[in-house]
Amino acid sequence: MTILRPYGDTTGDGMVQVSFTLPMPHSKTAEGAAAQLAGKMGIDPAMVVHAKPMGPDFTFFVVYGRVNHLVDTSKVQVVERDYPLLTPKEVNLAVKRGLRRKLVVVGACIGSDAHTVGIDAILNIKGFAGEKGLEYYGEVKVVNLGAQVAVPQLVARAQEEGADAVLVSQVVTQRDAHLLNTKEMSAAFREAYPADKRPLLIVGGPRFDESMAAELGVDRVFARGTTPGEVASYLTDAIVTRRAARAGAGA
Ligand code: B12
Repeated sequence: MTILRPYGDTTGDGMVQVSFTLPMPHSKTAEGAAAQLAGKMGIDPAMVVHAKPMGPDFTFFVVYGRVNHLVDTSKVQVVERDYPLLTPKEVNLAVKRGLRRKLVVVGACIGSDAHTVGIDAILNIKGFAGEKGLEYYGEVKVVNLGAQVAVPQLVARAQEEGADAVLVSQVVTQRDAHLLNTKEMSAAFREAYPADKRPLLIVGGPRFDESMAAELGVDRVFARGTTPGEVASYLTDAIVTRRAARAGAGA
């Protein structure tokens, strides 16, 4: 079955729940405005099940109601993982055999973004979701530049360290800062490096669309819930395995 309808109280009843904030004080009129908006979104009937003042001038709403839309799961497009998941031991072994030196990773939050928890989850030894971060991998050298790093500074450090991969985190999305900063970063790397010497460019953050890599000029986008093991496995596949395959094909 590929055609589905949302489920609320009974199978296929089409019930959904949405939340949003309107810039008006809480009142009966505000609740009516929330119901009107939900109606325009195709929710019919729309029930305002929660309304809470957010300071004197805003109100937060939760609306519950029915939509008539269907989803066709056969038409869904997502970026599937196209590399094998490896253990830290397997990553270390592959790097040792394939590169014969440590794999160098330079990471940072760029622009004015100071949200370092995400990049630290991937890089720091303590890791995330029960997995150790890349610092734990003996064959990976991690240079974590931290928050609010300017793009020229990132490029310079990547060159200095001989980075195989540059890992950038962007959490703030206001005015599309994450997209603009990423494009600025990828353009700077393309300018600073010959095409065949450029490090792998990876960007991550909770609100990225994984299918946007080409548009952003990066090699891979990682979204919310990413684990260090996934990143280590991807790096191994992209930098060690595929490079060896290319060398083999050329020989
Ligand atoms: C903690 C936090 C802060 C802390 C940050 C501390 C720190 N050192 O990081 C402080 C208090 C400093 C802060 C400040 C601000 N914050 Co804040 N913050 C948060 C909060 C609560 C949690 C973020 C977090 O740590 N998540 C946990 C990590 C593990 O998850 P993650 O970042 O998604 O990372 C995972 C993946 O995305 C991925 N990933 C992330 N980066 C990368 C990079 C790579 C290379 C890879 C492979 C993967 C990857 O892997 C990670 C593990 O799975 C969020 C709300 C929320 N609940 O998410 C708001 C939030 C991000 N903050 C927000 C805002 C607005 C701000 C401020 C502007 C507030 C203000 N007015 O001052 C400032 C901005 C400061 C700045 N200059 O950046 C907004 C952003 C809104 C938007 N649309 O952009 C949020 C969403 C809150 C909200 N709902 O309004 N914040």
